Amino acid sequence: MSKKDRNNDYNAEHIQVLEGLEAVRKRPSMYIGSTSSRGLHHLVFEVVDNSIDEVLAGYCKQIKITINEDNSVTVIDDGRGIPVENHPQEKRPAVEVVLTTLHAGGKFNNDSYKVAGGLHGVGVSVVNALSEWLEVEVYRDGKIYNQRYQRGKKVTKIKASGSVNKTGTKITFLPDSEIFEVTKFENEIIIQRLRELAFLNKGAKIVFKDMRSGREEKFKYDGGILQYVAYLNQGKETVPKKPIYVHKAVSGVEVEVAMQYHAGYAEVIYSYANNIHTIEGGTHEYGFKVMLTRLINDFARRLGVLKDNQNNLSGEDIREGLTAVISVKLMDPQFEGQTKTKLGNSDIRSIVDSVCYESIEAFLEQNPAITRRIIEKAIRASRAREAARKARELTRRKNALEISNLPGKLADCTSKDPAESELFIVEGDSAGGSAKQGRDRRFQAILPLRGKILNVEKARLDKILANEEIRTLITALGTGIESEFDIARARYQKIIIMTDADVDGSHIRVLLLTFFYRFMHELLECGFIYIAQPPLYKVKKGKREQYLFREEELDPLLTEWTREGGVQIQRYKGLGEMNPDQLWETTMNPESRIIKRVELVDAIQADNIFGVLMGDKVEPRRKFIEDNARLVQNLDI
Ligand code: 0RA
Repeated sequence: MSKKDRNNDYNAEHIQVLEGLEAVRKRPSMYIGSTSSRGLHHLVFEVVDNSIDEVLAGYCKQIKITINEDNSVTVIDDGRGIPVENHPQEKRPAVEVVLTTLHAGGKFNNDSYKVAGGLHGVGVSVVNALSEWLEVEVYRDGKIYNQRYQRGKKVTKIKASGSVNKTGTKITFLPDSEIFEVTKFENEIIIQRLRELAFLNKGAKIVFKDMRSGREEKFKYDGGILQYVAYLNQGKETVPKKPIYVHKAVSGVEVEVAMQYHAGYAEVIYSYANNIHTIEGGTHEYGFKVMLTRLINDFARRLGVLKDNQNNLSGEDIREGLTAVISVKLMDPQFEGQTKTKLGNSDIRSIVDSVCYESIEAFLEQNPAITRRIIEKAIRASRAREAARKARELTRRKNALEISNLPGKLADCTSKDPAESELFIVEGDSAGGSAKQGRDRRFQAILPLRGKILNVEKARLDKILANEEIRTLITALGTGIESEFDIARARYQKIIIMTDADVDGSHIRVLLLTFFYRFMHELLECGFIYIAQPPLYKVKKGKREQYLFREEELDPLLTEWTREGGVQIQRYKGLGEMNPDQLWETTMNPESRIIKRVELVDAIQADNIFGVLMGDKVEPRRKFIEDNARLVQNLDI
């Protein structure tokens, strides 16, 4: 290669394309988004998606995903099996083409709905390229075929052996530690997606097994997204008791919708196109919303609840307290938007609209009592929204002179630079006092909260805004809330929740997180929310002392220290038991403290958790508070 060529980017690119999977290894993020934990899990989803395509094509009933002890992953399905016969153009086994050619999958079976472009759908060849090794086993034509690859290159020829009377594909791969920063799979991330896929593909059986821990989960929902909505609304009072469910195929498009109201106020609508979560919505979601607004208004007028001289109920009011899942399956989905999660196919809007209008209209006609309750709920929402608008205007006017209006309880920091400013939200006035004395006032502000804040999951916006603790919090943060929220006005970029390490403390933490989740969502998205980790114990021996932050640390330390005699243990029940210096040293000093950033691993999971936790039914909540560790596991990384 000439020197000129080596410096020529275009040529370099060109060669990489020819080299095929080498390009994937050079720039993995281009194909799987990142090489962090997210990218790692993407590998599993990519293989599973291929099996799901077999489900969509109607040939596969069961998928089994196993995390093996060596952290490799096996995905087995009972689909048709990847073809092994020679590919007509490529003149080598089709399975080789599938595993070594980018986007090869789509070239083969375009006889069914399929994930096209966008998020997944890069092909199993990408998984192959990014695996230290990959083994494929195909059951087809009564035989078993095996082949092995290393870093995307085949190391054995496809070989037939034995005989079987089943069909399917088994792929096992070990992610390449040269590529991934993290190589440890996390159950929770995989399980969430598998559950979602099982809801979205009714009747498919999806089995998960983690050989490292022995944990096994089985998902199979014959009710599909009807059960998904029931799951999202679990623990809540609902109307109707069983979700309304629509399922119809029109002009080659499969439309599935489930919806149910609950006694709360949050609107939760999840939409999917070919199993991809369309976070940015799109034509299917839009069609559903427009349909519902028209349908409910039509009924409200028909029943005379809305008079001729009254305005229509707004879509927002009609969707208050609604949980809905919309899933469409279509031939050639177009994904648009910033994150390619917005369905663009324009014909879908009217298809969803007409299919849903007819079915839901029929349901409402047969269930007049339910219809009345839905309309009445929308009317109450409309009145409350008006009241909230007035309340908000009031807070806005009060906030007009922002700084001078900062709440008296807030001990602000001297810095005005949000990037370096921290706000500690502290449980109780006494701990608040210690924190005020112990802090570094240049960049640390303290806001003590008295007792518990209002449970926002059970209250409407007007009531929430009337709550003193919440108003104080909103003013201190400076961002405004909901539609008026503006992250650029955040006065602190670290907001640290500091509560006692007991049940009350975790309850307050959940209440605060629920509030942020529902009304200041971006704070969570931007990673501004943290949880302080105060120590559980102080262990002292002579002049030596050590703080312990985890229960498991106690025994080993005691074993080590008691050999030398006389050890004192102090168990901290609350923040208030520490003096200002200790609080600074253990929990607030950036040099020595531990704080956990709250990350939304999965918004749906979080939504469900918050719903269960803060919803109407007491039992699930009590259960949660008893094993609170689960939430923290799901929210923190
Ligand atoms: C190409 C063509 C066909 C199936 C597949 C690929 C296929 C790929 C994977 C990956 C995991 N499981 C899979 N199952 C099938 C169509 C086969 C035919 O027409 O018989």
